[in-house]
Amino acid sequence: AMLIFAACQPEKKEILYPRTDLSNAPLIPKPVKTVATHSAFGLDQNTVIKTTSDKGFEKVGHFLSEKIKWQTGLQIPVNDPTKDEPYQRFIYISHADTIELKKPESYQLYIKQDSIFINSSTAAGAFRGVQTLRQLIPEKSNDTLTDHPLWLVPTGKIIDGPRFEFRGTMLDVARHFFTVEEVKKYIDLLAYYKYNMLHLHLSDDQGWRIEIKSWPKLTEVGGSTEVGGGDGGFYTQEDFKELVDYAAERHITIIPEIDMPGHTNAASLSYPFLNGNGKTLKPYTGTRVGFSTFATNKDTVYAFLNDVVREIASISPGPYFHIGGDESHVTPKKGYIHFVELMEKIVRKHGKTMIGWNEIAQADISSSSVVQLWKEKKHALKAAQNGSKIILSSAEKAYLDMKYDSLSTYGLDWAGHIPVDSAYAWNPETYIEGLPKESILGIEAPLWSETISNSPELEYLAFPRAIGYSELAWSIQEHCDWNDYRKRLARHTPYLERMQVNYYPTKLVDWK
Ligand code: TNX
Repeated sequence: AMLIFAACQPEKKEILYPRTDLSNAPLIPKPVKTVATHSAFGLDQNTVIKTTSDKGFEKVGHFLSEKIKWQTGLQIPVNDPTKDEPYQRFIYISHADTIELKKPESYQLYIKQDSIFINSSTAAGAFRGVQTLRQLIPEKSNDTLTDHPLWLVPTGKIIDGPRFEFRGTMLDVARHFFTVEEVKKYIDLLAYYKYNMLHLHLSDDQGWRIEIKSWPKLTEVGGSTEVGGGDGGFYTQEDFKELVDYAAERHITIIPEIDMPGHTNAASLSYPFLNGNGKTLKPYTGTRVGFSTFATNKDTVYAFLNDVVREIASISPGPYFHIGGDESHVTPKKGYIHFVELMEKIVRKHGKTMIGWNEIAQADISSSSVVQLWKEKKHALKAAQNGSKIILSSAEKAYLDMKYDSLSTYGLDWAGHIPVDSAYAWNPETYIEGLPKESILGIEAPLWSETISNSPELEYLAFPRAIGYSELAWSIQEHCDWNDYRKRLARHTPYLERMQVNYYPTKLVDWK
Protein backbone atom coordinates (compact mmCIF):
# COMPACT_ATOMS: atom_id res chain seq x y z
CA ALA A 1 0.00 0.00 0.00
CA MET A 2 2.88 2.35 0.82
CA LEU A 3 4.33 1.79 -2.61
CA ILE A 4 1.09 2.55 -4.38
CA PHE A 5 0.68 5.71 -2.33
CA ALA A 6 4.19 6.85 -3.13
CA ALA A 7 3.64 6.20 -6.81
CA CYS A 8 0.62 8.46 -6.77
CA GLN A 9 2.58 11.42 -5.46
CA PRO A 10 3.22 13.96 -8.18
CA GLU A 11 6.90 14.21 -8.90
CA LYS A 12 8.37 17.37 -7.38
CA LYS A 13 10.60 18.74 -10.09
CA GLU A 14 12.89 21.65 -9.37
CA ILE A 15 12.08 24.47 -11.71
CA LEU A 16 14.96 26.71 -12.67
CA TYR A 17 13.34 30.11 -12.51
CA PRO A 18 14.86 33.01 -14.42
CA ARG A 19 16.33 35.82 -12.30
CA THR A 20 13.74 38.46 -11.34
CA ASP A 21 13.95 41.84 -9.66
CA LEU A 22 11.09 42.73 -7.35
CA SER A 23 12.55 46.17 -6.66
CA ASN A 24 12.21 47.02 -10.35
CA ALA A 25 8.52 46.02 -10.54
CA PRO A 26 6.27 48.84 -11.84
CA LEU A 27 4.19 49.13 -8.66
CA ILE A 28 1.91 52.15 -8.25
CA PRO A 29 1.67 53.40 -5.58
CA LYS A 30 5.27 52.53 -4.74
CA PRO A 31 5.56 50.54 -1.48
CA VAL A 32 7.42 51.80 1.58
CA LYS A 33 10.01 49.01 1.56
CA THR A 34 10.93 46.38 -1.02
CA VAL A 35 13.59 43.67 -0.77
CA ALA A 36 14.20 41.51 -3.85
CA THR A 37 15.31 37.86 -3.62
CA HIS A 38 15.60 37.35 -7.40
CA SER A 39 13.71 34.10 -7.89
CA ALA A 40 10.06 33.49 -8.82
CA PHE A 41 6.77 32.07 -7.65
CA GLY A 42 5.10 30.22 -10.50
CA LEU A 43 1.41 31.07 -10.35
CA ASP A 44 -0.36 28.17 -12.05
CA GLN A 45 -3.29 25.76 -12.04
CA ASN A 46 -1.96 24.10 -8.87
CA THR A 47 -2.09 27.29 -6.81
CA VAL A 48 -4.60 27.56 -3.96
CA ILE A 49 -5.60 30.49 -1.72
CA LYS A 50 -5.91 30.02 2.05
CA THR A 51 -7.22 32.76 4.33
CA THR A 52 -7.81 33.34 8.01
CA SER A 53 -11.35 32.10 8.68
CA ASP A 54 -12.69 35.60 9.16
CA LYS A 55 -15.40 36.82 6.76
CA GLY A 56 -13.47 39.93 5.78
CA PHE A 57 -10.25 38.04 4.98
CA GLU A 58 -12.15 35.30 3.19
CA LYS A 59 -13.80 37.91 0.94
CA VAL A 60 -10.38 39.34 0.13
CA GLY A 61 -9.29 35.83 -0.90
CA HIS A 62 -12.29 35.47 -3.21
CA PHE A 63 -11.61 38.90 -4.70
CA LEU A 64 -8.04 37.84 -5.52
CA SER A 65 -9.20 34.56 -7.02
CA GLU A 66 -11.73 36.39 -9.22
CA LYS A 67 -9.12 38.87 -10.45
CA ILE A 68 -6.56 36.12 -11.18
CA LYS A 69 -9.22 34.35 -13.23
CA TRP A 70 -10.02 37.55 -15.10
CA GLN A 71 -6.37 38.13 -15.95
CA THR A 72 -5.00 34.62 -16.49
CA GLY A 73 -8.00 32.32 -16.83
CA LEU A 74 -6.74 30.24 -13.86
CA GLN A 75 -9.39 28.98 -11.44
CA ILE A 76 -7.81 29.29 -8.00
CA PRO A 77 -9.79 27.72 -5.15
CA VAL A 78 -10.22 29.62 -1.86
CA ASN A 79 -10.24 27.72 1.45
CA ASP A 80 -11.22 24.47 -0.27
CA PRO A 81 -9.91 21.50 1.78
CA THR A 82 -10.60 19.06 -1.08
CA LYS A 83 -7.85 20.82 -3.07
CA ASP A 84 -5.13 20.28 -0.44
CA GLU A 85 -3.00 17.80 -2.35
CA PRO A 86 0.76 17.65 -1.93
CA TYR A 87 3.07 20.02 -3.75
CA GLN A 88 0.52 22.75 -4.25
CA ARG A 89 1.57 26.34 -4.38
CA PHE A 90 -0.10 28.46 -1.70
CA ILE A 91 -1.19 32.07 -1.33
CA TYR A 92 -1.91 32.70 2.36
CA ILE A 93 -3.93 35.78 3.34
CA SER A 94 -3.70 36.05 7.11
CA HIS A 95 -4.58 38.17 10.06
CA ALA A 96 -1.42 39.20 11.94
CA ASP A 97 -0.88 41.77 14.67
CA THR A 98 2.78 42.70 14.60
CA ILE A 99 3.98 46.24 15.36
CA GLU A 100 4.63 47.06 11.70
CA LEU A 101 0.99 46.24 11.00
CA LYS A 102 -0.50 48.61 13.58
CA LYS A 103 -1.77 51.10 10.96
CA PRO A 104 -5.13 49.79 9.73
CA GLU A 105 -4.26 49.51 6.02
CA SER A 106 -0.68 48.29 6.39
CA TYR A 107 0.35 44.90 5.07
CA GLN A 108 3.35 42.67 4.45
CA LEU A 109 3.77 40.65 1.30
CA TYR A 110 6.30 37.81 1.26
CA ILE A 111 6.81 36.03 -2.02
CA LYS A 112 8.82 32.79 -1.94
CA GLN A 113 9.24 30.07 -4.59
CA ASP A 114 6.36 27.94 -3.36
CA SER A 115 4.23 30.29 -1.25
CA ILE A 116 3.03 33.85 -1.02
CA PHE A 117 2.04 35.38 2.31
CA ILE A 118 -0.10 38.51 2.71
CA ASN A 119 -0.31 39.58 6.36
CA SER A 120 -2.34 42.43 7.82
CA SER A 121 -4.14 43.34 11.02
CA THR A 122 -7.24 44.24 8.98
CA ALA A 123 -9.09 42.92 5.93
CA ALA A 124 -8.61 46.40 4.42
CA GLY A 125 -4.83 46.02 4.71
CA ALA A 126 -4.99 42.53 3.19
CA PHE A 127 -7.05 44.00 0.35
CA ARG A 128 -4.39 46.66 -0.32
CA GLY A 129 -1.75 43.91 -0.31
CA VAL A 130 -3.79 41.96 -2.85
CA GLN A 131 -3.64 44.96 -5.21
CA THR A 132 0.16 44.90 -4.94
CA LEU A 133 0.19 41.21 -5.77
CA ARG A 134 -2.13 41.76 -8.75
CA GLN A 135 0.30 44.33 -10.13
CA LEU A 136 3.11 41.76 -9.87
CA ILE A 137 1.40 39.12 -12.01
CA PRO A 138 2.79 39.53 -15.52
CA GLU A 139 0.51 39.97 -18.49
CA LYS A 140 2.03 36.98 -20.33
CA SER A 141 2.60 33.49 -18.99
CA ASN A 142 5.83 31.55 -19.32
CA ASP A 143 4.98 28.37 -21.27
CA THR A 144 8.40 26.73 -21.53
CA LEU A 145 9.52 26.08 -17.92
CA THR A 146 6.94 23.33 -17.33
CA ASP A 147 4.30 21.44 -19.28
CA HIS A 148 1.70 24.04 -18.32
CA PRO A 149 1.72 27.86 -18.21
CA LEU A 150 3.18 29.70 -15.23
CA TRP A 151 2.83 33.39 -14.44
CA LEU A 152 6.16 34.27 -12.84
CA VAL A 153 5.82 36.53 -9.81
CA PRO A 154 9.14 38.01 -8.62
CA THR A 155 10.15 36.88 -5.13
CA GLY A 156 11.03 39.07 -2.18
CA LYS A 157 9.46 41.03 0.62
CA ILE A 158 7.31 44.17 0.68
CA ILE A 159 6.44 46.10 3.83
CA ASP A 160 3.88 48.76 3.12
CA GLY A 161 1.30 51.16 4.50
CA PRO A 162 -0.38 54.44 3.55
CA ARG A 163 1.05 57.92 3.91
CA PHE A 164 -2.44 59.45 4.39
CA GLU A 165 -5.52 57.82 5.85
CA PHE A 166 -7.80 59.63 3.35
CA ARG A 167 -7.13 58.90 -0.33
CA GLY A 168 -10.04 59.95 -2.46
CA THR A 169 -11.52 61.13 -5.68
CA MET A 170 -14.84 62.85 -6.28
CA LEU A 171 -17.26 62.26 -9.12
CA ASP A 172 -19.83 64.93 -10.01
CA VAL A 173 -22.94 62.93 -10.96
CA ALA A 174 -25.06 66.09 -10.82
CA ARG A 175 -23.89 68.12 -13.85
CA HIS A 176 -24.12 64.90 -15.86
CA PHE A 177 -25.53 61.69 -14.49
CA PHE A 178 -23.40 58.52 -14.43
CA THR A 179 -25.09 55.13 -14.21
CA VAL A 180 -24.50 52.55 -11.47
CA GLU A 181 -22.48 50.47 -13.96
CA GLU A 182 -20.30 53.45 -14.92
CA VAL A 183 -19.60 54.29 -11.28
CA LYS A 184 -18.77 50.63 -10.55
CA LYS A 185 -16.17 50.59 -13.29
CA TYR A 186 -14.60 53.74 -11.83
CA ILE A 187 -14.60 52.11 -8.37
CA ASP A 188 -12.80 49.05 -9.80
CA LEU A 189 -10.07 51.27 -11.22
CA LEU A 190 -9.72 53.24 -7.98
CA ALA A 191 -9.42 50.04 -5.94
CA TYR A 192 -6.49 48.83 -8.07
CA TYR A 193 -4.60 51.98 -7.04
CA LYS A 194 -5.42 51.70 -3.31
CA TYR A 195 -7.91 54.56 -3.09
CA ASN A 196 -10.19 54.31 -0.06
CA MET A 197 -12.72 57.15 -0.56
CA LEU A 198 -15.17 58.00 -3.33
CA HIS A 199 -17.04 61.26 -2.81
CA LEU A 200 -20.23 61.52 -4.87
CA HIS A 201 -21.45 65.04 -5.64
CA LEU A 202 -25.14 64.14 -5.60
CA SER A 203 -26.82 67.51 -6.13
CA ASP A 204 -26.25 70.78 -7.90
CA ASP A 205 -28.15 73.45 -9.82
CA GLN A 206 -28.53 71.12 -12.79
CA GLY A 207 -29.77 67.99 -11.03
CA TRP A 208 -30.68 66.10 -7.85
CA ARG A 209 -29.47 62.50 -8.07
CA ILE A 210 -30.55 60.58 -4.95
CA GLU A 211 -34.02 59.36 -4.05
CA ILE A 212 -35.40 60.90 -0.84
CA LYS A 213 -38.54 58.97 0.08
CA SER A 214 -40.08 61.75 2.17
CA TRP A 215 -39.57 64.35 -0.59
CA PRO A 216 -40.22 62.50 -3.90
CA LYS A 217 -40.22 65.54 -6.18
CA LEU A 218 -36.49 66.00 -5.62
CA THR A 219 -35.86 63.22 -8.11
CA GLU A 220 -39.14 63.46 -10.09
CA VAL A 221 -38.50 67.11 -10.90
CA GLY A 222 -34.92 67.80 -9.84
CA GLY A 223 -33.57 64.55 -11.27
CA SER A 224 -34.87 65.11 -14.79
CA THR A 225 -32.32 67.66 -16.03
CA GLU A 226 -28.58 67.91 -16.63
CA VAL A 227 -26.02 70.16 -18.31
CA GLY A 228 -26.75 70.50 -22.01
CA GLY A 229 -30.43 69.51 -21.72
CA GLY A 230 -30.07 65.71 -21.48
CA ASP A 231 -32.39 63.44 -19.49
CA GLY A 232 -30.52 63.48 -16.18
CA GLY A 233 -31.24 60.54 -13.94
CA PHE A 234 -30.95 59.55 -10.31
CA TYR A 235 -30.06 56.70 -7.98
CA THR A 236 -32.88 55.00 -6.11
CA GLN A 237 -31.89 54.25 -2.53
CA GLU A 238 -31.46 50.61 -3.65
CA ASP A 239 -29.06 51.75 -6.42
CA PHE A 240 -27.13 53.83 -3.92
CA LYS A 241 -26.86 50.90 -1.49
CA GLU A 242 -25.62 48.75 -4.37
CA LEU A 243 -22.83 51.28 -4.96
CA VAL A 244 -22.05 51.50 -1.25
CA ASP A 245 -21.78 47.69 -1.04
CA TYR A 246 -19.73 47.42 -4.21
CA ALA A 247 -17.31 50.03 -2.90
CA ALA A 248 -17.22 48.40 0.56
CA GLU A 249 -16.18 45.07 -0.99
CA ARG A 250 -13.20 47.02 -2.31
CA HIS A 251 -12.64 48.75 1.05
CA ILE A 252 -13.73 52.08 -0.38
CA THR A 253 -16.07 54.39 1.52
CA ILE A 254 -18.72 56.36 -0.38
CA ILE A 255 -19.03 59.96 0.87
CA PRO A 256 -22.40 61.47 -0.06
CA GLU A 257 -22.52 65.21 -0.78
CA ILE A 258 -25.60 67.39 -0.90
CA ASP A 259 -24.25 70.77 -1.99
CA MET A 260 -25.89 73.71 -0.18
CA PRO A 261 -26.96 76.45 0.53
CA GLY A 262 -25.76 77.45 -2.97
CA HIS A 263 -25.79 75.07 -5.97
CA THR A 264 -29.43 74.28 -5.12
CA ASN A 265 -31.52 75.29 -8.13
CA ALA A 266 -32.69 71.71 -8.79
CA ALA A 267 -33.84 71.26 -5.17
CA SER A 268 -35.68 74.59 -5.05
CA LEU A 269 -37.30 73.91 -8.40
CA SER A 270 -38.69 70.69 -6.89
CA TYR A 271 -39.88 72.42 -3.67
CA PRO A 272 -40.04 76.21 -4.16
CA PHE A 273 -40.36 76.98 -0.43
CA LEU A 274 -36.63 76.16 -0.20
CA ASN A 275 -35.65 78.99 -2.51
CA GLY A 276 -33.90 81.99 -0.99
CA ASN A 277 -32.85 84.12 -3.97
CA GLY A 278 -36.28 85.66 -4.57
CA LYS A 279 -36.23 84.87 -8.29
CA THR A 280 -38.61 82.80 -10.40
CA LEU A 281 -37.32 79.24 -10.66
CA LYS A 282 -36.55 77.62 -14.00
CA PRO A 283 -34.75 74.38 -14.81
CA TYR A 284 -31.05 75.12 -15.27
CA THR A 285 -28.87 73.26 -17.78
CA GLY A 286 -25.99 75.72 -18.23
CA THR A 287 -22.66 75.78 -16.38
CA ARG A 288 -22.69 79.03 -14.41
CA VAL A 289 -22.26 78.82 -10.62
CA GLY A 290 -23.21 80.94 -7.63
CA PHE A 291 -26.75 82.12 -8.47
CA SER A 292 -28.92 79.87 -6.28
CA THR A 293 -29.45 79.61 -2.53
CA PHE A 294 -31.66 78.00 0.04
CA ALA A 295 -33.55 80.36 2.35
CA THR A 296 -31.28 80.10 5.37
CA ASN A 297 -33.70 81.72 7.81
CA LYS A 298 -36.65 79.33 7.55
CA ASP A 299 -37.34 76.48 10.01
CA THR A 300 -39.12 74.55 7.25
CA VAL A 301 -35.85 74.46 5.26
CA TYR A 302 -34.03 72.83 8.18
CA ALA A 303 -36.90 70.38 8.77
CA PHE A 304 -36.56 69.38 5.11
CA LEU A 305 -32.79 69.06 5.40
CA ASN A 306 -33.11 66.98 8.53
CA ASP A 307 -35.13 64.47 6.48
CA VAL A 308 -32.59 64.52 3.65
CA VAL A 309 -29.60 63.98 5.94
CA ARG A 310 -31.43 61.29 7.94
CA GLU A 311 -32.37 59.28 4.84
CA ILE A 312 -28.94 59.51 3.23
CA ALA A 313 -27.09 58.86 6.51
CA SER A 314 -29.16 55.72 7.06
CA ILE A 315 -27.87 54.19 3.81
CA SER A 316 -24.29 55.49 4.17
CA PRO A 317 -22.27 53.31 6.54
CA GLY A 318 -19.19 55.54 6.20
CA PRO A 319 -18.35 58.20 8.81
CA TYR A 320 -18.84 61.29 6.62
CA PHE A 321 -21.60 63.52 5.25
CA HIS A 322 -20.50 66.33 2.92
CA ILE A 323 -22.64 69.50 2.98
CA GLY A 324 -20.90 71.29 0.07
CA GLY A 325 -20.97 74.92 1.16
CA ASP A 326 -19.00 76.30 -1.82
CA GLU A 327 -19.70 79.35 -3.93
CA SER A 328 -22.84 80.48 -2.09
CA HIS A 329 -22.45 83.89 -3.69
CA VAL A 330 -26.06 85.04 -3.28
CA THR A 331 -26.49 83.82 0.30
CA PRO A 332 -26.14 86.69 2.80
CA LYS A 333 -22.96 86.14 4.80
CA LYS A 334 -24.78 85.98 8.17
CA GLY A 335 -27.28 83.51 6.78
CA TYR A 336 -24.47 81.36 5.34
CA ILE A 337 -22.72 81.11 8.69
CA HIS A 338 -25.95 80.31 10.52
CA PHE A 339 -26.67 77.64 7.90
CA VAL A 340 -23.31 75.88 8.24
CA GLU A 341 -23.48 75.89 12.04
CA LEU A 342 -27.00 74.45 12.06
CA MET A 343 -26.17 71.84 9.41
CA GLU A 344 -23.22 70.70 11.49
CA LYS A 345 -25.65 69.92 14.34
CA ILE A 346 -28.03 68.08 12.00
CA VAL A 347 -25.22 66.03 10.47
CA ARG A 348 -23.88 65.15 13.91
CA LYS A 349 -27.36 64.22 15.16
CA HIS A 350 -27.46 61.57 12.42
CA GLY A 351 -24.12 60.16 13.54
CA LYS A 352 -21.89 61.58 10.84
CA THR A 353 -18.83 63.82 10.65
CA MET A 354 -19.40 66.91 8.53
CA ILE A 355 -17.16 67.71 5.58
CA GLY A 356 -17.51 70.93 3.61
CA TRP A 357 -15.63 72.89 0.94
CA ASN A 358 -13.19 75.43 2.39
CA GLU A 359 -15.77 78.25 2.65
CA ILE A 360 -17.35 76.52 5.68
CA ALA A 361 -14.29 77.53 7.73
CA GLN A 362 -15.81 81.05 7.87
CA ALA A 363 -18.37 79.65 10.33
CA ASP A 364 -17.62 78.59 13.89
CA ILE A 365 -17.32 74.88 13.15
CA SER A 366 -16.33 72.07 15.48
CA SER A 367 -12.77 70.74 15.37
CA SER A 368 -14.20 67.34 14.44
CA SER A 369 -15.57 68.70 11.16
CA VAL A 370 -13.36 68.35 8.10
CA VAL A 371 -12.52 71.13 5.65
CA GLN A 372 -11.79 70.42 1.99
CA LEU A 373 -9.43 72.93 0.42
CA TRP A 374 -10.21 73.69 -3.21
CA LYS A 375 -9.40 77.40 -3.45
CA GLU A 376 -8.80 79.76 -0.51
CA LYS A 377 -5.81 78.54 1.51
CA LYS A 378 -6.57 81.04 4.30
CA HIS A 379 -9.77 79.13 5.09
CA ALA A 380 -7.86 75.87 5.40
CA LEU A 381 -5.27 77.50 7.68
CA LYS A 382 -7.97 78.97 9.92
CA ALA A 383 -9.75 75.62 10.20
CA ALA A 384 -6.51 73.81 11.00
CA GLN A 385 -5.70 76.32 13.75
CA ASN A 386 -9.07 75.45 15.17
CA GLY A 387 -8.19 71.75 15.17
CA SER A 388 -9.99 70.61 12.03
CA LYS A 389 -8.40 68.18 9.61
CA ILE A 390 -7.91 69.27 6.01
CA ILE A 391 -8.42 67.40 2.74
CA LEU A 392 -6.22 68.78 -0.04
CA SER A 393 -8.06 69.26 -3.35
CA SER A 394 -6.48 72.40 -4.69
CA ALA A 395 -8.02 73.22 -8.09
CA GLU A 396 -4.69 74.17 -9.65
CA LYS A 397 -3.06 70.86 -8.70
CA ALA A 398 -5.72 68.23 -8.06
CA TYR A 399 -8.72 69.01 -10.27
CA LEU A 400 -9.28 66.11 -12.63
CA ASP A 401 -11.58 68.28 -14.75
CA MET A 402 -8.87 70.77 -15.72
CA LYS A 403 -7.64 70.32 -19.30
CA TYR A 404 -4.21 68.74 -19.77
CA ASP A 405 -3.33 71.46 -22.28
CA SER A 406 -5.03 73.71 -24.81
CA LEU A 407 -5.70 70.73 -27.10
CA SER A 408 -7.61 68.64 -24.52
CA THR A 409 -10.85 67.26 -25.90
CA TYR A 410 -12.67 67.66 -22.56
CA GLY A 411 -12.29 69.72 -19.45
CA LEU A 412 -12.30 73.30 -18.18
CA ASP A 413 -9.39 75.66 -17.70
CA TRP A 414 -10.39 78.26 -15.11
CA ALA A 415 -7.68 76.97 -12.71
CA GLY A 416 -5.16 76.47 -15.51
CA HIS A 417 -3.99 73.47 -17.49
CA ILE A 418 -2.81 70.47 -15.47
CA PRO A 419 -0.45 68.28 -17.50
CA VAL A 420 0.29 64.81 -16.14
CA ASP A 421 3.68 65.80 -14.69
CA SER A 422 2.50 68.89 -12.80
CA ALA A 423 -0.49 66.94 -11.43
CA TYR A 424 2.06 64.59 -9.87
CA ALA A 425 5.01 66.79 -8.96
CA TRP A 426 3.99 68.55 -5.74
CA ASN A 427 4.43 67.75 -2.09
CA PRO A 428 1.13 67.67 -0.17
CA GLU A 429 2.98 68.25 3.11
CA THR A 430 4.48 71.57 2.02
CA TYR A 431 1.83 72.70 -0.45
CA ILE A 432 0.18 75.11 2.02
CA GLU A 433 2.77 77.17 3.83
CA GLY A 434 2.16 77.04 7.56
CA LEU A 435 -0.18 74.05 7.48
CA PRO A 436 1.16 71.41 9.88
CA LYS A 437 1.53 67.92 8.47
CA GLU A 438 -0.66 66.52 11.26
CA SER A 439 -3.57 68.64 10.04
CA ILE A 440 -3.65 66.91 6.66
CA LEU A 441 -6.20 64.12 6.52
CA GLY A 442 -5.30 63.32 2.95
CA ILE A 443 -5.85 64.10 -0.71
CA GLU A 444 -8.92 64.09 -2.92
CA ALA A 445 -8.97 64.69 -6.67
CA PRO A 446 -12.41 65.99 -7.77
CA LEU A 447 -13.84 65.29 -11.22
CA TRP A 448 -16.51 67.85 -12.11
CA SER A 449 -18.68 66.82 -15.03
CA GLU A 450 -19.70 69.94 -16.94
CA THR A 451 -17.87 68.62 -20.03
CA ILE A 452 -18.17 64.84 -19.63
CA SER A 453 -21.15 62.47 -19.58
CA ASN A 454 -20.00 58.84 -19.94
CA SER A 455 -17.18 56.43 -19.01
CA PRO A 456 -14.81 57.10 -21.94
CA GLU A 457 -15.01 60.87 -21.29
CA LEU A 458 -14.62 60.39 -17.54
CA GLU A 459 -11.60 58.17 -18.14
CA TYR A 460 -9.98 60.64 -20.53
CA LEU A 461 -9.81 63.22 -17.73
CA ALA A 462 -9.22 60.89 -14.76
CA PHE A 463 -6.54 58.69 -16.31
CA PRO A 464 -3.67 58.75 -15.98
CA ARG A 465 -3.80 61.68 -13.52
CA ALA A 466 -5.78 59.79 -10.85
CA ILE A 467 -3.03 57.14 -10.85
CA GLY A 468 -0.51 59.83 -9.90
CA TYR A 469 -2.68 61.16 -7.07
CA SER A 470 -2.95 57.63 -5.69
CA GLU A 471 0.83 57.58 -5.34
CA LEU A 472 0.98 61.06 -3.75
CA ALA A 473 -1.65 59.92 -1.24
CA TRP A 474 -0.12 56.52 -0.43
CA SER A 475 3.66 56.65 -0.94
CA ILE A 476 6.27 58.45 1.14
CA GLN A 477 7.56 61.68 -0.40
CA GLU A 478 11.04 60.18 -1.07
CA HIS A 479 9.32 57.73 -3.42
CA CYS A 480 7.37 60.37 -5.32
CA ASP A 481 9.82 60.99 -8.14
CA TRP A 482 8.37 61.95 -11.53
CA ASN A 483 11.07 60.31 -13.63
CA ASP A 484 10.80 57.05 -11.76
CA TYR A 485 6.99 57.24 -11.71
CA ARG A 486 6.59 57.91 -15.43
CA LYS A 487 8.56 54.76 -16.26
CA ARG A 488 6.38 52.65 -13.98
CA LEU A 489 3.21 54.29 -15.34
CA ALA A 490 4.24 53.38 -18.90
CA ARG A 491 4.08 49.73 -17.87
CA HIS A 492 0.44 49.98 -16.72
CA THR A 493 -0.95 49.87 -20.25
CA PRO A 494 -1.70 46.10 -20.17
CA TYR A 495 -4.01 46.66 -17.19
CA LEU A 496 -5.57 49.84 -18.58
CA GLU A 497 -6.16 48.18 -21.93
CA ARG A 498 -7.61 45.04 -20.39
CA MET A 499 -9.97 47.33 -18.46
CA GLN A 500 -10.72 49.23 -21.68
CA VAL A 501 -9.82 52.54 -20.10
CA ASN A 502 -9.84 55.51 -22.46
CA TYR A 503 -6.80 57.11 -20.82
CA TYR A 504 -5.16 60.23 -22.20
CA PRO A 505 -1.90 59.06 -23.84
CA THR A 506 0.22 62.02 -22.79
CA LYS A 507 3.50 62.49 -24.66
CA LEU A 508 5.24 62.96 -21.30
CA VAL A 509 5.18 59.17 -20.86
CA ASP A 510 6.86 56.63 -23.17
CA TRP A 511 3.88 54.27 -23.25
CA LYS A 512 4.85 50.65 -23.78
C1 TNX B 1 -15.80 75.07 -8.95
S1 TNX B 1 -14.82 73.41 -6.79
C2 TNX B 1 -16.84 74.42 -8.28
C3 TNX B 1 -17.72 73.53 -9.06
C4 TNX B 1 -17.39 73.50 -10.52
C5 TNX B 1 -15.89 73.45 -10.67
C6 TNX B 1 -15.44 73.28 -12.07
C7 TNX B 1 -16.08 73.84 -6.15
C8 TNX B 1 -16.14 73.58 -4.74
N1 TNX B 1 -16.99 74.42 -6.92
O1 TNX B 1 -19.06 73.91 -8.85
O2 TNX B 1 -17.97 72.37 -11.09
O3 TNX B 1 -15.35 74.64 -10.14
O4 TNX B 1 -14.06 73.09 -12.15
